[in-house]
Amino acid sequence: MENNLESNRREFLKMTGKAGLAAGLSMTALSTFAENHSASGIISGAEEVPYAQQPLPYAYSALESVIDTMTMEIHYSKHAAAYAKNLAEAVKAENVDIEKMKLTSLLGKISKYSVKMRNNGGGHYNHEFFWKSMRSPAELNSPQSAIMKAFIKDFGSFEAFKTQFSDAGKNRFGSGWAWLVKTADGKLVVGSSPNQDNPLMDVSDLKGIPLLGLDVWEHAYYLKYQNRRPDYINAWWNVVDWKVVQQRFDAA
Ligand code: MN3
Repeated sequence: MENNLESNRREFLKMTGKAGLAAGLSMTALSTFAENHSASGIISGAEEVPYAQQPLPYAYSALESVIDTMTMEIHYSKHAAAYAKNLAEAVKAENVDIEKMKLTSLLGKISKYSVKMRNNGGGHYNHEFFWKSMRSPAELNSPQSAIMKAFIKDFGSFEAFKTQFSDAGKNRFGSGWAWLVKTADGKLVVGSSPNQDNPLMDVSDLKGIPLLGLDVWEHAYYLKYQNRRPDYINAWWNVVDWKVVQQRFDAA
């Protein structure tokens, strides 16, 4: 560790010259440099998300029977937009070279960054991932054979998986997310994370490649469901885009 840091320091000085140190570059800047140039921490197989907020892939009203238009509009244009904006600030303040470091890699070593980076990097990633996990109930689809086999192998049945996932969302105390992940040994596992943490983060108890995530913060459902989080979760199954989940499963 010492040696790595020392060689990174030397490489850094070679590139910046002594002016860098004279200008008071901190150890944080040194570590950021080292991290950006490190080959480790790459999370292969995880869906990548650009640092900037992307257009919502459907109209605010598209999922109306499950997620009302006003909730969708406030969720996307206020809550999620704020995570993206605050992430951009943190990235700038902490000298992350976003051309070189993908968001999944940043999340993989989030313990080395600020709480602001953790909350907003997670918040941004999770919401971009969440929007893409849903489609209008009019475009019905269901899990296809490859992932269906995995559900049966790892949970006993598709219904058993859904129950476990729903319970993870219902039992997450306070704000957080329910997740389906593929672990390093290829198993499907269900769990949850607090706040805006996610399974790509080195600080997360649940680790793996996210295949499906459900926002169980009150802002995601309160206008339509008030205190009835279980009703929101049960209805949400009708808008899951299984084609997308299958693609993530194949890529992971
Ligand atoms: Mn949310």
